[in-house]
Amino acid sequence: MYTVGRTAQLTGVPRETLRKWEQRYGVVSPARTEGNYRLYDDEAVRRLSVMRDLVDSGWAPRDAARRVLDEPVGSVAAEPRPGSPLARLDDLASCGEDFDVVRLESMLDKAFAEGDLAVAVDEWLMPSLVRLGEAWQQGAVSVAGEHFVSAAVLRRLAQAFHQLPHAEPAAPHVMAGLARGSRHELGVMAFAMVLRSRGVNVTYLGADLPVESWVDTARALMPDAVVLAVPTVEDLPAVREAVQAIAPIATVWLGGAHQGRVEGAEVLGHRIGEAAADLAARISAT
Ligand code: B12
Repeated sequence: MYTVGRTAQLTGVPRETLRKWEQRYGVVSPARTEGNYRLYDDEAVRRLSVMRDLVDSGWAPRDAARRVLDEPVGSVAAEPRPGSPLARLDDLASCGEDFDVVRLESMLDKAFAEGDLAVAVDEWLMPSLVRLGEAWQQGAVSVAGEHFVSAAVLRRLAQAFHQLPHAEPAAPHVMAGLARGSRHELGVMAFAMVLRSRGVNVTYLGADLPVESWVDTARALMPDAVVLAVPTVEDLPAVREAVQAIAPIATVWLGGAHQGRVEGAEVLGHRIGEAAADLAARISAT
């Protein structure tokens, strides 16, 4: 949860305006501390950021608020169909409560044994990570529990990536990773894996890469596309800096929750399977 000052910083909306948007348009309804100070959650920060972008691009505040309120609130993921090898969406987070490594690793193995990697990622892994974040935020899963689960997911994604066949030498080439300071690697790594499974040659650069290294490597490898993710609002300044620096060398594509808030880059959307298929088709056609 964020205080009013931190929310103003994260969204770029002054404190007075935050209150006005709440009272006039009902865009957010912050919780209150015991001392009656406002506390904003991630969804409130997201809504306020979208509203600010709309107002900055010329929308009247009333219309912008209506648009924000009409948007579906988060994506309520459906449980896997009966008979599917995928576990229930809360099962991943529950391993962060009991530290049961056997259950955790066999759950991941079953999910990755699902014939289509993109289905496992979009229908189960990503929504399960959102549940893990909620369980951590609510205190059901400790910091250690969250690290325990996300480290196992990272190991399994790395294994799946490694086991995929190498792309043909003439196949299109994509560089993927995260900007400086950005450590939420699982989404972009899952994307890199699905893209490689589609025959694309993927140079995966991992988390927290300084802008100079992005630029030097893009100049050296001249990829057909560069992919970064924007998982949190805190990642925005570094991603904006990276996009500005890389764009003269290669087209930059973005994924992750805040992908729509960076100028000068293309957005890939929120479904990793479709995004990988789409990007593979586009760069193969050029
Ligand atoms: C695992 C995890 C961690 C792990 C990451 C390990 C790793 N190696 O990646 C660790 C422990 C390191 C971590 C650290 C932190 N975390 Co954390 N973390 C998470 C968690 C549980 C999952 C993250 C994840 O992989 N999400 C993947 C999906 C779900 O991401 P998405 O951005 O919503 O993207 C969607 C789509 O765009 C698509 N997608 C995702 N990536 C990509 C990429 C491409 C190319 C495409 C096309 C699509 C795509 O898939 C998603 C589903 O639709 C989230 C919960 C959550 N809701 O995400 C919190 C969360 C992101 N973390 C949070 C926080 C606060 C932190 C810390 C600041 C905690 C701290 N005090 O240290 C640090 C910051 C680290 C940093 N500098 O970046 C907050 C962020 C709030 C915000 N400000 O936006 C969250 C939301 C938890 C919460 N509910 O509060 N975290």
